[in-house]
Amino acid sequence: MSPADLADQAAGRFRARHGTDPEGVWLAPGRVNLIGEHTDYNFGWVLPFALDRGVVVAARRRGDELLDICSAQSAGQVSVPLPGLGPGAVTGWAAYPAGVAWALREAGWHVGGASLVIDSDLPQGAGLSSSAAIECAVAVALAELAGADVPRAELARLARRAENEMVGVPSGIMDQSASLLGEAGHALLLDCRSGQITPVPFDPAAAGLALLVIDTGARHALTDGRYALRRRECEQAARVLGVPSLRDVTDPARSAAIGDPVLARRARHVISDDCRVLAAADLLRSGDVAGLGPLLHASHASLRDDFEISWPQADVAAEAAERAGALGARMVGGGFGGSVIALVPADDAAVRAAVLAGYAGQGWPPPAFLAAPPSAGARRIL
Ligand code: GAF
Repeated sequence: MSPADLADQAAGRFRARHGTDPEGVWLAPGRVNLIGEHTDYNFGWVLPFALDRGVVVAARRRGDELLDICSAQSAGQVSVPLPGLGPGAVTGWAAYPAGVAWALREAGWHVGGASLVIDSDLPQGAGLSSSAAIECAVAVALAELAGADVPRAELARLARRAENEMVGVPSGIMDQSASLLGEAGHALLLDCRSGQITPVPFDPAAAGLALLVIDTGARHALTDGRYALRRRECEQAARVLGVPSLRDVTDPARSAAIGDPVLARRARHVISDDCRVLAAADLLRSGDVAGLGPLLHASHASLRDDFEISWPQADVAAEAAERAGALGARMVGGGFGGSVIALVPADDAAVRAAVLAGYAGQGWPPPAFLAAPPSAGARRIL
């Protein structure tokens, strides 16, 4: 669905529910991360880009201090009083939008009550940041309704704070940055220590290629505790190496100095993926999109064998895609479910057929394929 059609649909739902037009409709896209997985909270490097699909919020200010939220993707409606709102007060899907209002107010922005109707064309649990897209769509909507000119990087920090403290997931800053700051035709090289963001041209079509997203059908949830465990393991590994964070190590071989073999593998993944991000950004700057292929392949192997967060459908999809002509393929996002990306020839029929055949051979229902053109970040649509 086009962003305009999705916005019209959300405005229609808003009218049906509230009997009046929304003051506006805002969209925040999901993201694909080209490379650099579980590196953001280790203060390292990532290279994501914004998708052409995402979450929209139709919104109108209210005269009271209530946040009235409903979502086309979740049953029920939630009414949240803003005064006294804090971590623990709201659970489930509504914690994401309520958390954003809380974080904005905590930071001193005068955000008042609002009615919000949320809609999305982003698959949930597919590793494409549907949660961050909700946060970011609500963030841009509430800020603009309040007349608050919040810099985008600050909005990203506040949306992340909502996720960390209201939802309780210790995620990094990558997803919110990609959703709020994405640029069409570019990936973002993000230094997660300094916060510096450098757009890097990413135009696979000009190289006769495309980036194909394969939604493996296996669902993931950052809230299930396994993501948080990986983060703790990384912090432990950094302590053993005597550095503030794994970002401070640049040679993957140093991970061998960690006695515990599990922690050593976790560290080797993070350090080597940081190296791959920087190599990928250099390749893109020199226009060598095809050169990404081996880096994607190596990143998947590292996530599967060292970080141990891949899943059977991802391994089958990535292997089948590469056998059928993909230049490289890897799982994306937090892991344990979600999507695979494959750098494919513009005519990707053979890759799709091979992945479908691989799935059929396992007796799994077919995966979904999504095109992934690098697109603009969050914006007002209506
Ligand atoms: C999830 C998190 F939200 C990100 O911060 C990042 O850590 C990612 O998993 C893994 O790279 O999307």
